[in-house]
Amino acid sequence: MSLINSTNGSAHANVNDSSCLDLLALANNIKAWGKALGFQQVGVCDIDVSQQKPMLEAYLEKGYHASMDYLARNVDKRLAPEKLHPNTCRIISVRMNYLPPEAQFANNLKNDKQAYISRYALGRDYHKVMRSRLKKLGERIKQHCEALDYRPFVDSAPVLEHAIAQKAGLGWTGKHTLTLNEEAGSWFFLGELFVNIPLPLDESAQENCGTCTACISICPTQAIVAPYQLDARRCISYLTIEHKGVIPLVYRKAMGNRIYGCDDCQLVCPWNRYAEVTQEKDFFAKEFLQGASLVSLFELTKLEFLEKTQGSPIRRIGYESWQRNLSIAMGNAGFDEQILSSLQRALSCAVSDVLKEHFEWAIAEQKTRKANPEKAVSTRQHERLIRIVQKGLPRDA
Ligand code: B12
Ligand code: SF4
Ligand code: SF4
Repeated sequence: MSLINSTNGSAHANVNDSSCLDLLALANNIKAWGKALGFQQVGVCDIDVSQQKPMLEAYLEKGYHASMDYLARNVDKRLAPEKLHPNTCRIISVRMNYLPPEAQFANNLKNDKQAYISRYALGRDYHKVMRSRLKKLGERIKQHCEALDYRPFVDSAPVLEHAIAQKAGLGWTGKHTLTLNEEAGSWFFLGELFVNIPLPLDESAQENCGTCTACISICPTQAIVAPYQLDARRCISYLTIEHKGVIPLVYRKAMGNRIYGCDDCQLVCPWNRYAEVTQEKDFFAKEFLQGASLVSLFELTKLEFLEKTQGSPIRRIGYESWQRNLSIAMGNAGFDEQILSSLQRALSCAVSDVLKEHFEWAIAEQKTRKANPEKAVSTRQHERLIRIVQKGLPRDA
């Protein structure tokens, strides 16, 4: 197939070519191939995300991106996808469910001796899973449209995935800033294939949060500072995954037993009552994480941590952040002799100042609790969360 140079000099695939003539049929086929490859939904949008500019700039000006400097770089490419991959004229947006069976949200969150890990991170790293499927989808399309030029993205580049997903009809951006869908809730990943074929566009999704504000009021650290606006500096997901070094004291209690990510804003979302469990075995929980106690994870050596987290997104945070997060959860737990002695042993051989500080804090918390056993560990807000999950998501509680 030949390529034409249109007036702006770009090389979009030649729509007059017979192999690409019926773009509507091709778009329908792409959706069917995408579903066969394990994506629950596939949509197509154009590349104009320029309307996000004022909101993105305001987000960066307020410093809501915390230490994630990469969000402030390449803003021009974020707002103009064709700058990221030349000749792109359409984006195929996909979503893939990740909620594992027997999520046990409430049981896990109310057991303060157990580690809570965000459900997206219990299995294999989604970047790998999604990217390889997107590549397969690209190759499949190319078999039918030789001039196709494509590039897959999953988190990996300056791409406004929510805005694109909304334009492609996959769901709207909720007040918690995640993409959600009337039929599927929000337990899914997003990915994109940038392409140079002018496929017909899907209708964009309509905002449907209505008057609900459940995610805003349940957030343990008040990180959703206004509807649709998240201050990452306060978000437990950011603090446990992206943030390096000392976690500010002010957030430690609110973290509870969450040692990697946080799901609270999604747990209270009424649309997740209809969410489907994933069929992808890759996203099922790794055995060593299922119902794991804080102590068992804290006592993993660095080598064991690296071995066990091979292929998992958790590996990315590194051993120091892993131990830091676990020690905070141990400090938050009710008094337990095993927890206290484990922390004391770790402190005696800690070399990192960051870890020493966290271990000392956690030991002090444990000792305070030992001296005041009647003092409640759980907050009313946390109890409320557990009740909402038990009532709203009985299958996943
Ligand atoms: C950086 C990042 C984070 C950061 C910051 C998130 C944030 N909201 O800023 C942190 C570490 C906190 C994070 C956390 C999580 N993340 Co994250 N994250 C990303 C990443 C890499 C970039 C997001 C981004 O560009 N943020 C920058 C801001 C500017 O973008 P935005 O949030 O879309 O901001 C828009 C709105 O704020 C809006 N806006 C601003 N002001 C206003 C005002 C009004 C009135 C309106 C209408 C709109 C509006 O305009 C902004 C610009 O478009 C994306 C992948 C990607 N490339 O998109 C994944 C991604 C968003 N994360 C994902 C996930 C799963 C999570 C977690 C659920 C993980 C967990 N369980 O711990 C949490 C959820 C926290 C939350 N409530 O958002 C998924 C979400 C899937 C989905 N269904 O939406 C994504 C898409 C990754 C993927 N490929 O699947 N994440
Ligand atoms: S992930 Fe947790 S901390 Fe972050 S906004 Fe949602 S509820 Fe708040
Ligand atoms: S909890 Fe309510 S406000 Fe928040 S995203 Fe869900 S529907 Fe929207």
